[in-house]
Amino acid sequence: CAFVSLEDNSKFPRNFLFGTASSSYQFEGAFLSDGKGLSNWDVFTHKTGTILDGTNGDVAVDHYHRYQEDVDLMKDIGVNSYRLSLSWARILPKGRFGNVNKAGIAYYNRLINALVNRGIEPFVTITHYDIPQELENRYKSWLSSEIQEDFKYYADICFKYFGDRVKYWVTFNEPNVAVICGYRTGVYPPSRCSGSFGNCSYGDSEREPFIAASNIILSHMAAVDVYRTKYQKNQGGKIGIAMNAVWFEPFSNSSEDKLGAERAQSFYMNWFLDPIILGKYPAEMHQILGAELLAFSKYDSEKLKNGLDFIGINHYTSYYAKDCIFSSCEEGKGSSKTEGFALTSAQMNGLTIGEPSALAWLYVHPQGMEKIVTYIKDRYNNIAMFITENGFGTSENSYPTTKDALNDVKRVEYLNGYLDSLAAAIRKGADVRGYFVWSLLDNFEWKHGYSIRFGLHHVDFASLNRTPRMSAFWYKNVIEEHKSQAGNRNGHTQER
Ligand code: GBH
Repeated sequence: CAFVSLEDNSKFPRNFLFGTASSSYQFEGAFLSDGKGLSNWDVFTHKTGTILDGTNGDVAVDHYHRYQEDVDLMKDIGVNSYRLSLSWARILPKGRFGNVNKAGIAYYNRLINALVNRGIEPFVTITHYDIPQELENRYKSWLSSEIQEDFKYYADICFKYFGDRVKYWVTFNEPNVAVICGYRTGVYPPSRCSGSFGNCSYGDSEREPFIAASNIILSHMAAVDVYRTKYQKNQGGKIGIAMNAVWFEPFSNSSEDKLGAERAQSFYMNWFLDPIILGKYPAEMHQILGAELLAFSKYDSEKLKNGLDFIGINHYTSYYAKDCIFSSCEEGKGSSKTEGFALTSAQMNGLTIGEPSALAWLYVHPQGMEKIVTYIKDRYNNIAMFITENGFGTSENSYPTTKDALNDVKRVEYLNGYLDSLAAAIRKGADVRGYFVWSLLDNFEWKHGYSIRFGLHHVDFASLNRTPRMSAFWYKNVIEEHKSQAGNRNGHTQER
């Protein structure tokens, strides 16, 4: 019948969220304006040699002052959601050891109201890597269980001030990346690492990531508990976490490599999602690391399980994965127990998993989207999912002129391929409810400063002018097409 065939035309569910994503440190600038405290990223980027192009986020794209213009850009594209993060140090300059910064609250109220007034759903991350430096100085932040109290206090304030308008909460952005980069390789603050993992003056790469992770997991559970007991009933929102999710493709069909890929996933993503959703760390982690590193006290383990309403998936790339227990791997590459004795890499034995990009970590492998979504669906009982980030980074140097910089054919191809692959997963039953492109604008790309660009809009970092790229028009078309199909499906045409 006609109804069914029209429904088959629609690639995404009717109320699907189409948005773009951002984060406070990468977008806002205004790093000490109106009472904001210093964050760990302010302190880190101000040290020489930490950021490849020597820049920092002091100004970034000045979203703090230009948010209205940016909301207009969103409106031009036609998105119905915007993922942003809150700067903890802007709201609580000294964590729970000082006052709420009213000017910080006022800024987020202005931004959130601007979104809501234009029919754009705010999708809010409570912490996207940046935390008040005060917590680092006082008790070494994530290495201390004290931080659970601080995070709970901060999250409560976020729900209290913004929860009347914010219906989607993400506690943490990519906690797996934050602990790996902060405590194993040392490339993000607090720059702790040891041995062959990196070049730091303090740290213990084999132990500290696991300690930091357990404090993040328990902080997440504490915030979810506050939301569920004090706010969720009245405010009616949902709460989740956003993981960096890589698809690990077994390098061969051997059962060893398949198990290797499984271990790679357990030591990367399931490390956080298993305790939060299923109540315990993955079995492979216990077998390889032993109980000590993964110990939740009896009191703490009772707080675990069922700790989210949805999973946020930040997906960009896939790697091959190879077993290093039964086969021998090069020293330092996959031979470590902290990564589950699995070698993961985009290139293996002369094969490359996809087209390389300007970023050493990002390879184009669109099939990975369907595979990772299906993997998460199967492991966690098809809990609701959102693709909280997906995007393609380019280096301006590779463009001869600004005009070419706007002609981002590679980005369009990348996004189109990944979105099609997502549609395939949804068609086969995955409960995915939204998709966010990283990012609306070029912005401060962490270690790479402003030298790597992810924007649907080009930003001239001297004038801060924003100009839409071809990919912005591509996204607008995707959304319009979806609206007309979803409209048809309900028997009425789209309003204009
Ligand atoms: C996401 O991370 C972040 O959530 C977002 O803030 C970021 O802008 C976006 O992707 C694009 O990168 O510094 O060379 O040692 C994606 C996963 C994991 C990629 C950590 C970079 C560190 C590489 N990231 N990785 S390096």
